[in-house]
Amino acid sequence: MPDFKFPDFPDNNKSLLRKYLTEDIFNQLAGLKTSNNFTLEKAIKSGVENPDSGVGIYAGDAESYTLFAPIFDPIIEDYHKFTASDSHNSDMKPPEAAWSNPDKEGKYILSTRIRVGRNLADMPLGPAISTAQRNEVENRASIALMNLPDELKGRYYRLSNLSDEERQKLVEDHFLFKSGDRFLESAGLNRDWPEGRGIFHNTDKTFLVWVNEEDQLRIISMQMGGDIFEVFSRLCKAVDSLSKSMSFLQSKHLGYITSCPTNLGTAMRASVHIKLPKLADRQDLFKKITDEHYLQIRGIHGEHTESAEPIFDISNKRRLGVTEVELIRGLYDGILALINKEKSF
Ligand code: ADP
Ligand code: ILO
Repeated sequence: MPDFKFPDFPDNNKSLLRKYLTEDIFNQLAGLKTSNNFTLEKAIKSGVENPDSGVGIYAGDAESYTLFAPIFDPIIEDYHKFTASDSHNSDMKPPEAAWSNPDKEGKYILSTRIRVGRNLADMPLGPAISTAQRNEVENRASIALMNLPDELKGRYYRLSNLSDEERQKLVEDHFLFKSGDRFLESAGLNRDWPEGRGIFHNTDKTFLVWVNEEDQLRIISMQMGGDIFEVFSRLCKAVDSLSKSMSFLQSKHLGYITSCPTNLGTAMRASVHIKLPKLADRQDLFKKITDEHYLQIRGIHGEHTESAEPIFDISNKRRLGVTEVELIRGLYDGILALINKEKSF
């Protein structure tokens, strides 16, 4: 590790890593290694190499969050408003359908998607996993996915068996992850690509599972329109089914453990693609409402993309210290507020 020095962050680096990595913390952690040989150097490589990172750090295993706590804790607290003494609870029981669709007339919401990330209890996370372990995860996942009930039934496609055209079409239609993400590349998450990666989906593509991208499993429920309740109910059923045949990495304090600290806890991102042409021209108001409801605005081709049309991806920003049901409720209220404001112009 002789060349590993305190990073020389450029001024345009606005990441949480830069905000909290002091020379003291660096010196305290630089020589440490988890039992999977994960180091501070590997954890911060993505944030150092990509100055436009918002966060800039990844974990290689559950132990990373304790061994490197002096840097992870303040980042987790800043992002999730969750302190080292807080605890996390999960609630994946779908609530009443009464507040199922904030856009009953179907004028604003194009589609709804809810995903959760999961990693296996007996494996390191993606940044520290070996080739053989990653292939073992794929093998176990594809077996578990063969036994799903009813509308969840589908087929697993290995990424290496898809043609470029098939892969591209799935990405454009918002079903599949992109290849070559530079943030994941620096984090060591793209090693051996495309080996061990793949996608499962049912016939209607309303239930999908990504295997071995940023997390070992991304379990996804999605459909056209704004029926958040139906999308969430399908997700709960799928997670419940998969939990019977796979054991997921979790802790009392951090909930479900993921490679990126932004996903800890519920590991859930519930989003709508929504058309808001008037609010698009009032960024101040738009941002005020999303901030009040702890919502994040992304472009519609995924994180780090811009929206050319006035269609936005609006999702819950927090994932830790709040239950899944509370987050869904927050999304519902926030979307309703955005639609009401859009109608008021
Ligand atoms: P995540 O971290 O949730 O997987 P990304 O921002 O990388 O998020 O998005 C992954 C894919 O899911 C992208 O193709 C994106 O367009 C698609 N997506 C996200 N939300 C929706 C939605 N509400 N409707 C349709 N597609 C969506
Ligand atoms: N490392 C990237 C992404 C952070 C949050 N998003 C995801 C997909 N985990 C960054 O710091 O901007």
